[in-house]
Amino acid sequence: MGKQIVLIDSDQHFLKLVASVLEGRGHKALPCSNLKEADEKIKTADMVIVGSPLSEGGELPWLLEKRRAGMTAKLVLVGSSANYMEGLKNKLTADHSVSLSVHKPLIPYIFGAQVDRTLDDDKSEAAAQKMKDFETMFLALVTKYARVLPNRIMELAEAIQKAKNDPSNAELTQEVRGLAHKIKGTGGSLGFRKVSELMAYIEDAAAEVSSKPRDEQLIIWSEVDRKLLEVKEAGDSECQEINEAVASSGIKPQQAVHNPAMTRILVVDEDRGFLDIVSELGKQRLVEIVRAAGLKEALEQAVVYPLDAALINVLPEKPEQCFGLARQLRELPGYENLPLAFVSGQALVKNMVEAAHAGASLYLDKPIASDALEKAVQHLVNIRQGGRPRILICDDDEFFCNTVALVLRNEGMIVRILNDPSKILDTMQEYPPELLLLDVMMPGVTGFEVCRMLRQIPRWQDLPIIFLTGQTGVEARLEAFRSGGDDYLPKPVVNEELLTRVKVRLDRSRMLKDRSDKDTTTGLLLRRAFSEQLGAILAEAQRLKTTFAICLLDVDHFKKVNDTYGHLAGDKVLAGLGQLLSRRFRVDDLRGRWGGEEFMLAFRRETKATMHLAVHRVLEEFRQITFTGDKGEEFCNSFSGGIAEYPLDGNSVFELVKVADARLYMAKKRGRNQIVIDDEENIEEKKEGTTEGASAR
Ligand code: GH3
Ligand code: MG
Ligand code: MG
Repeated sequence: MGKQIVLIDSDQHFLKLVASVLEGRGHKALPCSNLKEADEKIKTADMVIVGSPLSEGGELPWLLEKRRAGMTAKLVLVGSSANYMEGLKNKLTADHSVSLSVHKPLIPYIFGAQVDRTLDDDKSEAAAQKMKDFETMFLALVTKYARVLPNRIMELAEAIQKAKNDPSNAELTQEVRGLAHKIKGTGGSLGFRKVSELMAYIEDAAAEVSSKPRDEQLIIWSEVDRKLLEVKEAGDSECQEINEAVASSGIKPQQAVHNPAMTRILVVDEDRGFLDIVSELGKQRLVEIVRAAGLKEALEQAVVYPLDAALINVLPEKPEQCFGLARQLRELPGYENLPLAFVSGQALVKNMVEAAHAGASLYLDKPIASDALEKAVQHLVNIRQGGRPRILICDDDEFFCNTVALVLRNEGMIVRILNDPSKILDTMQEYPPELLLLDVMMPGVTGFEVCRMLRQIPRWQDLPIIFLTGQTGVEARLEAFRSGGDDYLPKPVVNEELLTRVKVRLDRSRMLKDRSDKDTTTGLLLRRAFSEQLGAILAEAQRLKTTFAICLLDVDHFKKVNDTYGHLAGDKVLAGLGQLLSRRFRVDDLRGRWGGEEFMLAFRRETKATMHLAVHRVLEEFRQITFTGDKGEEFCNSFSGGIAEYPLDGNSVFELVKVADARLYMAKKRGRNQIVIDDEENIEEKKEGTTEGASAR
C-alpha cells in the first residue's frame, strides 16, 4: 500500500533522489524545500522525512510544535553527517518521537528499505535481522563495485581513444557503446547516479556518431571527452560517498551472513556432531544448512528464513514428536509443499510408514554415508516445486547479474547466473527456470536471437522471458516482443520495478499452468497432466532400474451419495478426498483426478506393499470424515483401490493402469472399502497390514 510521505530538505538533488526512491516503492512523495511549504501537506501524511539542518534552520522546534498540535505521522530525520547526528541527539526530546534517524550520504536502495520497514511497523527481531542481512549483502556488492569502477572507466576511456582514432571502424564505436551501456546499467542500479547519467550520454553519443559527417563527429567526440572527465570526477566522489556511508553504517560488508543466495535446508538433531557433519557437507555443495537442536528452535528458524527442505532426525524415544514437527512445519504458510527427509538410527518399518504419512520424501539410516547424504540433499532440492521460484539471469555483466540476483534472492527466489549465452541450453536443461531475465547486448549473440531460438523449442515456448535492456527506443521495444519476449525492463534497473514485473509474470504463468493442469473441485492434477508426469516417472524408473507403484481409487457408492444427499454434497466429498490426498504423502508423489469419482496416485521408488500401507491409512482417515448433505444430514464414506507395481505388474503405463483397474474392480466385488494389491489366486497368502517389502525404498 502506497503511503503519503512529505520530504523536507533545502537540497533539490536530495529531494529528487529520495522522491524517486519512494515513488519507485509505490509511495506518494511530496517534496518541500522549506517548512512553510510543508505546513499543509503534513496534515495528511503518513510519514515526514526531514533533512537537518535546513538552511533556514528551526526544524526541531517546528516539529515539536506540530507534534503538540497532534501530528501523528512517523518521523524520519536525515542528518547532514554522522557527527552532526551525534550532536543532534542531545537536542531531540522524546516528544519528537523519531522513528528512524539516519545521515547523509544515503544509499538510496537501503534507505528505501528502511523507510518501508519503519512504515511496516514490523518490530520483530526476525524482520530486523533480515533487513540487516540484506543491507550487509547490498553494501558488500556496492563496495566491491566501487573498487572496480575506476578500472571500468579507464577501459572506457581507452576504447573511446581507439574509436576516435579510427572513425571508419564501426566495431570500435560499438565497443564504446557497449562499455558505457554496462556501466550505466550496473552503476545506476547500485546507486552511482551521476556516473550512470553521464554514461547514458556517452552511450547515446556513440550510437549516433557513425552516421554523422566527419566534422560533426569531431564535435561529438570532444563532448564525449569532456563528459569522460566529469565521469572520473563523479566516480571518485560517488565512490568516496559510498565508502563513507559503508564505514559509518557500522556494517562490515565482508562478514559472513545468512546468505539468501543458497538453497537452505533445515537440519534438526540434538546431536551437534551430526549437525557439524551436515553443515560441512552443505559448504561443499553450496547449500546453506540451518541448524536446530530442538523442535521449538526448528519452528523458529522456519519462520525467520525461507526454507527449501528439512531433514529431521527421528529420536528413538520420541518419534511421534518428530513426525509432529514435520506436520507443524507443513502447516506454516508457504510450507505446504516443503520437502522432508527423516534420519533414524533404526529402520523401523512402522516409522517409515509414519514418515511417509507425514510427508517425508526420503528416509535415511544413520550413520549416513556422505554420498547418501549428498544425494539426499540434491534430491530434496530438486523436488521443491511450486515453492520458491527459480530464475535464470543471462547477462554478460557479472556485477549487473549479482545486483539483480541479490534483489531477487532477498525476496526468497532461487537465482542462477549465466554470463555466457552460448551455454544457455545446457544450463536450462540442468536448471529449468520458471522465468528468464535476458540481456540484449551480449558478446557474439543478441538476446533477441537467444529468445527466438528458445521459442522454437516446445519446452520453452511458455517460459516467461523478460529482456533487460538499456535500449529503450521504439525499435528495440518492438524487437523485444517480435522475438517472443514477454516484457522488457530498462537498464539501469529500478529494483522495485524489477521485483514487481518478475512477480507479476511468475504469478501469471503459475496461475495459467495450474489452470490448465489442475482440476478445480479437487485441486489435483487432471488426467492429461497426470499422465504426462506418470510417463516421466516410468522413464526415470526404467533408466535407474527402480520401482514405482500406482493406485487407482474410486469412491464407494458415489451415485447413492448424489442421489441421497445431493450433487453438491457429492462434490464436497470429492473436494475432501482431494484435499486429504494432497496433504498426505510426499511432495514428489503424484495425485490426480482420473475422472468422475476416480483418483490416481503414483509413488516413485516404492513397492506396492508400502503404497498399500500409506493409502490404507488415508482410507482410515477418510472414513472418519463426516460430510453434510444438502439438508444438513450427516454421512460418512469410503473408497476402494487397486494397486500395481512397475515392473512386476507391467512394463508400460497402459499395462499398469489395466492391472490397477482390474484390482479396483476386485476390491469393489469383495465388498468395497478396501485396497487390493494382488490378483485373485495369491490373495489368500497376504494379509492386510503385512509389512513384507515395506523396507525397500
Ligand atoms: P461403486 O461403489 O461401484 O463405485 O458405485 P458408484 O455409485 O460410486 O459408481 P458409479 O460409477 O455407478 O457412479 C459414479 C457417479 O459419480 C455417477 C456420476 O453421476 C457421479 N459423478 C461423476 N463426477 C461427479 C462430480 O464431479 N460431482 C458429483 N457430484 N458427482 C459426480
Ligand atoms: Mg464409485
Ligand atoms: Mg466410478
